[in-house]
Amino acid sequence: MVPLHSPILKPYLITRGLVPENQEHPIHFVSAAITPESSFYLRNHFPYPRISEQSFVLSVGGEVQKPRTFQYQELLRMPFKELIVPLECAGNNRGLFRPRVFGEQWGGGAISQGVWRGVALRELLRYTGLQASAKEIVFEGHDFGRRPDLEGEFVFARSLPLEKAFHPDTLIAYALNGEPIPYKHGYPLRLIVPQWYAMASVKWLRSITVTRTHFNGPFQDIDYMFYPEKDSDTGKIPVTTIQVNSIIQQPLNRSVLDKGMHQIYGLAWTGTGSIKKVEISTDGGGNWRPAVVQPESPNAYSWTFWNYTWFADQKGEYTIMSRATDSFGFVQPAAAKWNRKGYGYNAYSVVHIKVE
Ligand SMILES: Nc1nc2c(c(=O)[nH]1)N[C@H]1C(S)=C(S)[C@@H](COP(=O)(O)O)O[C@H]1N2
Ligand SMILES: [Mo]
Repeated sequence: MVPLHSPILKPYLITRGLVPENQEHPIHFVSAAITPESSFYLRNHFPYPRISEQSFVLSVGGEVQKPRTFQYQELLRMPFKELIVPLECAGNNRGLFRPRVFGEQWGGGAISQGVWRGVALRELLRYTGLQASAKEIVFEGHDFGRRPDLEGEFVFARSLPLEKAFHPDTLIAYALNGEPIPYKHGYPLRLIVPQWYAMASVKWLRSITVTRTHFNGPFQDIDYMFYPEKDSDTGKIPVTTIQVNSIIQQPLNRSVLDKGMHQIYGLAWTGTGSIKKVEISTDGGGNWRPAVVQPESPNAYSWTFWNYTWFADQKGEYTIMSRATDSFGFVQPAAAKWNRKGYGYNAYSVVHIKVE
């Protein structure tokens, strides 16, 4: 048998759709902190926009003192930051919700991590100033198209509250992993919002508009809302910060293992704070033991690798689970909080295996 990690078996993206293109990262086979472009997940609402001269001009307006445009070349010359930031789609693992929900049936690979370089948004806003009336900041992409639920065409647009927009690590990014941002990931400019689910990180950034009222575009107030009820919008709340989560990368679900020693390993991450603990159960959640968690990374946002040595000395079927706890004391729940659009799945990671 060819071992799983043989270099001749090269994992590739897992295709969920092609127009618009939605593809998963082969997350079970990742051992590096930085996802290369070739396996970085892709999530798009519309066909890819065309790149033109306009793509290299970013306008900043609305409730500002001095509206202005920034040229791409100008941004490249400004003071920059470089941060390792994971992007996790709010729909990551949507396919695991029961009852099932509509939407892309993502597995666990709608997450990737890269080194993003760019200018802090608040640096740009220093040039324009804000009016006292400023309430939110709206970011528009160059991509647009129709939605099944509404008449007309829409651009992909999202807003941030001022507090998040002014976070020192909210970036207007122009490079991923040391290269210009790849076309499919937002070339030439994209917003990067650390700690939030990735819908906030608007690609192909075209304009920044400071508003005096709440922005209610469909990607703000219809999508990316938690709807706790199946048949009504009662209790809806916006999707923002990434919730504590983990994944068992290996062994794969439905693996057959030999009796003996095995490494159970994977990743854990959270939006704010850091991963403090990962626990493993090999008996379906009855008993939990701590995994070895990689020492805290100096990079605040990065995911964390963990592993657990397991002596499988009895033949049989096993349900293995992982659960992470973060520095705010948030713990993954046994069951994810069901919501109609299937966002924020973060229940224990579970694999069923057999020892022979
Ligand atoms: N302009 C634009 N930005 C966007 C999107 C989009 O469709 N258009 N999708 C968002 C969502 S839902 C996710 S999960 C991430 C995906 O980023 P990636 O394709 O670079 O992995 O981009 C976000 N930014
Ligand atoms: Mo997403």
